[in-house]
Amino acid sequence: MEKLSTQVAIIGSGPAGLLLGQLLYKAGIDHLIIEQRSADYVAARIRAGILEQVSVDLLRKAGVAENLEKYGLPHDGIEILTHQKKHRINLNKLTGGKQVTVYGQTEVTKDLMQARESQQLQTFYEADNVRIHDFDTQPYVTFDNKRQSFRIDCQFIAGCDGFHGVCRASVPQEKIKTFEKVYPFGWLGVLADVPPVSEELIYVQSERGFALCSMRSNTRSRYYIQVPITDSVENWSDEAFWAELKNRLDEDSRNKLVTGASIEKSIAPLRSFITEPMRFGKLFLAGDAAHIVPPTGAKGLNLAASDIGFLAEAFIEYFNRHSEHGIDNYSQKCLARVWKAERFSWWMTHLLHRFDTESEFDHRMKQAELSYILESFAGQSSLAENYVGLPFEADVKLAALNA
Ligand code: FAS
Ligand code: PHB
Repeated sequence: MEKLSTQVAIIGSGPAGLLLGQLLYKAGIDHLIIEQRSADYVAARIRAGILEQVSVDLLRKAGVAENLEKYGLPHDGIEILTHQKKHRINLNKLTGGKQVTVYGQTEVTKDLMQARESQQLQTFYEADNVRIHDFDTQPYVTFDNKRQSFRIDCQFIAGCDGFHGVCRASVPQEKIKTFEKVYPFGWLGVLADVPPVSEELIYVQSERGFALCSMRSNTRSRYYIQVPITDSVENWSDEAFWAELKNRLDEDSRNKLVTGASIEKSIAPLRSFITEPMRFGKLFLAGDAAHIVPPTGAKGLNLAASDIGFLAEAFIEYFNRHSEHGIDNYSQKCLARVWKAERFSWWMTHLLHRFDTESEFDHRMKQAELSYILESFAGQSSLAENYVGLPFEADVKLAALNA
């Protein structure tokens, strides 16, 4: 068995693990990443598409924002289509100048992986039998890689290994509490090299179900339609997908839609999931390892980034300023933000998706709520400030209200 030691062992090289690695490198903190999949597999994964300003700022701080600055598409608004009518939510005006950036998670991952490689930072890809040990006292990680067994002694373990990872699963049941809601539908997503139907995203609420018109660039589009959780991608030819998407659009969008061959097609299940706490001794969970949101609010990737912002700062305080304040407050700071994003993602999902089991009264309540939101400045402001990403501190103007 080969023995190595480091300050922080990062499990998982998705956006959370890679961003943490990059921020620790910038702060001169020794670390390594252990990933079960191959580098090609990680780089090819297609997932999120929207970055909050918080995430853009962190990627800039990590020194990996060159492509993002060049190819990212800043967006000042989104559209909500209901009853064949589009309503623009002016994110920029409603939030005092904030915006989101369209830039695929695939590209974020590649930018971080390229930086890591050029900096010759250690990543063990295709690691098997990854196990974490003694994370309450003197933590270490064991795994097999290229027919060699490894033991990594470390001061902290960062569990960035996603929803199905080993880290959260290694915490004794009596020390962890989880909250979960599984939705009775999924998102059938298609990626195609066709121009987007609209300059901004269109969130569709229709009697046939939810749809989303998104993009990766001005020549590559990302579309989703709600399908039953029992559905399978084999049931959907490209033609069937485009026909159903058109059925859910308004006439103008239907006529503008450019269809084409899918380069990726998959069904993602929707769930809300939260772990409390997010710290267990010397083990810190971040990103999907700790929480999952339905993608309706475009929060998954952005929550992973804000967790990492807090965790990197905590490790920097510990190693470079000899303070335990950050690590002691990590879980509470993350969860304060996670729960609000969970609520917004659940609310957007509830409002825009078709639920076959809801009563006629509940359906009419949802219609009334959506009408109120679309016709109310306060309602649209609330949607907008959640969509662009809530500030890390409470709104100072609020305090002035009751001064
Ligand atoms: P990730 O799951 O991305 O990365 C975890 C990494 O850990 C993976 O590379 C995995 O291989 C590795 N790993 C797992 N077990 C391991 C082990 N035992 N040992 C070592 N490594 C291990 N979010 C949005 O905002 N919008 C979207 O449209 C959207 N679509 C999504 C579609 C799908 C199918 C999925 C699954 C998620 C989607 N998300 C979306 C959420 C997604 O973007 C996540 O929030 C984001 O990937 C979180 O990043 P990480 O926390 O790094 O987790
Ligand atoms: C995407 O482009 O993949 C995307 C955009 C917004 C969402 C979810 C997914 O809310």
